[in-house]
Amino acid sequence: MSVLFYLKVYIFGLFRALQFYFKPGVLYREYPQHADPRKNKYFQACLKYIPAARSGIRKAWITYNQIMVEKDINKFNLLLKEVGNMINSVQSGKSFHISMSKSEAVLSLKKLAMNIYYEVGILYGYNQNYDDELDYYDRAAQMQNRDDPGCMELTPTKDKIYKNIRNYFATRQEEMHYDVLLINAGMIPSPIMPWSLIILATYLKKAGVTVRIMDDFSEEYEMIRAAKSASLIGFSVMSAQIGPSLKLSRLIKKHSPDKFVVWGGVHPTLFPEQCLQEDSIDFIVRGDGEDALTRLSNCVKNRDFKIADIPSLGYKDNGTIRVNPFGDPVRFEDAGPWALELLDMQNYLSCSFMRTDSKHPSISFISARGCPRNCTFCINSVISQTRIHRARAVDSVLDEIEQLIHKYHIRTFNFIDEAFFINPKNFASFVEGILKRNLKFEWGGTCHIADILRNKELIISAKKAGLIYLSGSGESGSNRLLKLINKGITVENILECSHFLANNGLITGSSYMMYLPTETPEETKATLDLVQQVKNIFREKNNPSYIMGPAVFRPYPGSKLYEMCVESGFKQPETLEDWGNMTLWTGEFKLDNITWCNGKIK
Ligand code: B12
Ligand code: SF4
Repeated sequence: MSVLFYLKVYIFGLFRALQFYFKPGVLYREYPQHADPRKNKYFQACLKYIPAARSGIRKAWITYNQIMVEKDINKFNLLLKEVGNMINSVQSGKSFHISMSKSEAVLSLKKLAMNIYYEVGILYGYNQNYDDELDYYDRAAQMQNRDDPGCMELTPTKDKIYKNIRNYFATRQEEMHYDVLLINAGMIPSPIMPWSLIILATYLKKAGVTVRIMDDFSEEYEMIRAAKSASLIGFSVMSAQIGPSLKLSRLIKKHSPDKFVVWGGVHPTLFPEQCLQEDSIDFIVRGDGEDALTRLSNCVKNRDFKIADIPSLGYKDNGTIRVNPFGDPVRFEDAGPWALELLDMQNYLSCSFMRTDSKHPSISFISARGCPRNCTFCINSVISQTRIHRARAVDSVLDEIEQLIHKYHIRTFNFIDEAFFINPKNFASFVEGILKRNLKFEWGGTCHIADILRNKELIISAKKAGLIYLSGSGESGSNRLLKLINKGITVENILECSHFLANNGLITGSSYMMYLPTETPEETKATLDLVQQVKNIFREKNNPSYIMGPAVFRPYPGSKLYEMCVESGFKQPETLEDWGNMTLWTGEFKLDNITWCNGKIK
């Protein structure tokens, strides 16, 4: 290595250090005014000791760790004193010699030290309320996702610190009492947030009900413990979630027999009586849960159970099961902004979505619900409420997106709306809004292939506003079956759509099914062949699109296809447990339960 090399490295290091010294807020510049950590006195104190010796910072670091573990206010005061000493040492002229390889580490330590002081300040009540604290915690947590090679060596320490902070908040949460605890059990911990619960919680919060959300990022025992500090425990249950939800409901009832358990979501909507036959379930809610849950929570709070007139609620009346008629669909136009502060956002941000790298997290988002189409295999052909397309106002969605980009540095928004493109006018004003506000993010959503083919120009023009993907499902390789399921497309449409998306550099995720009622082995093969063809179309363009499935068809009671299954000899499971056992953990039917195909199932 030549002297020149070291000189270069040294100058570069010095430059980085000076840059950091003079522009210390560089990391934070995008924070909203009121949350700017630079205004925090502890943060400012940290900035002053920038040139302080590394050992000083290390010492502070250790003290911080002790504080986090012991939650000791005296140690915090000592820490502040230590910072003060460091500042004095710098001010009295003892400069710090920047040696090359160390400077990167020192910079990282400083960034971390700032975080530490900031966090400690927050933990010891220098912010007004609990919501704010969580908010800051989110922000600090997302810093972990930032690319900082100098920080790598410190990862274990950082992990420990963040774990401590999380524990601290968990303890705080346990100490608090909640009117409602909402649980989404039986999913693999996934970056797709529990939207049904977020939407419910947002509504409850606005109505003055205190609420907490937990999902599989928490351990079972944590949920059981948390249930002790809530009055009403709600589960969101798709059929595939029955097993774990049932187990937890029973455990909660065992450990906290005085608590009430309510189930909502797809399965209790389809099978209210079956769910209420289970001892550990006190109530169910069919369809939209916002109003029923708010009213039920108030009844529980006031110990005044006038529930006979709560629409959509099911309950037990001295051993008799009663299910009230459906209520009106809830308004969605003015829903939101979503109560994301109820989640540990760190769990949902660091995923990689398509081309998004870990430096810029992606997030799932819901801007509309319901789909007016009537595909006979879909739940929307059975539950009328979900057939109404309800969209949030475009401006309010954009406002929230803008804030989320700001807060979490999100690069990609994945809209899980069922019919993202059903209203081209809405879509166009969304695109217009992005351009007008000059927002920089990538996005995409779930829509119908017919909508893609009908709106090609609009889609191409949306690319300049960040559109990167549109998922439209093909479902089957047989035109006869596509007609049977009322999908409103043909195999030719599926291929045309795939070419359109691939040629325009748009990504897709499309799902397929097999073993539909009356399906023949030839038709199953046609679906598998179509899947291969679609894959090739995208592969040729080096496009990372993906196929989901083909998944095994699931019959929903109340649909035309379900009747066909029953006629073919399919025996409807009678108990909750039977339903749980009927499906694989993915929610797919087990092959030996299938009676409705023509020909042998392989
Ligand atoms: C987003 C979504 C997902 C997400 C996350 C879902 C989650 N719970 O975390 C992901 C992609 C992970 C997912 C996975 C699966 N999904 Co999915 N999913 C959806 C989708 C498209 C939207 C759900 C949503 O958020 N809607 C918006 C909210 C606001 O509406 P909602 O969920 O209906 O919630 C309202 C009411 O139901 C009620 N409610 C809901 N929960 C609760 C709880 C309480 C206590 C109360 C009182 C009320 C209540 O109030 C809410 C607000 O009004 C629906 C389609 C649909 N039409 O619902 C399918 C759907 C729910 N999924 C379905 C299926 C089958 C699956 C999978 C099994 C698919 C698979 N083979 O992998 C897996 C499940 C895997 C597993 N291990 O459990 C089916 C469920 C059918 C059934 N009988 O259960 C649906 C209906 C799709 C369909 N048309 O077939 N899914
Ligand atoms: S288009 Fe999709 S969401 Fe709409 S009814 Fe058909 S399958 Fe269901």
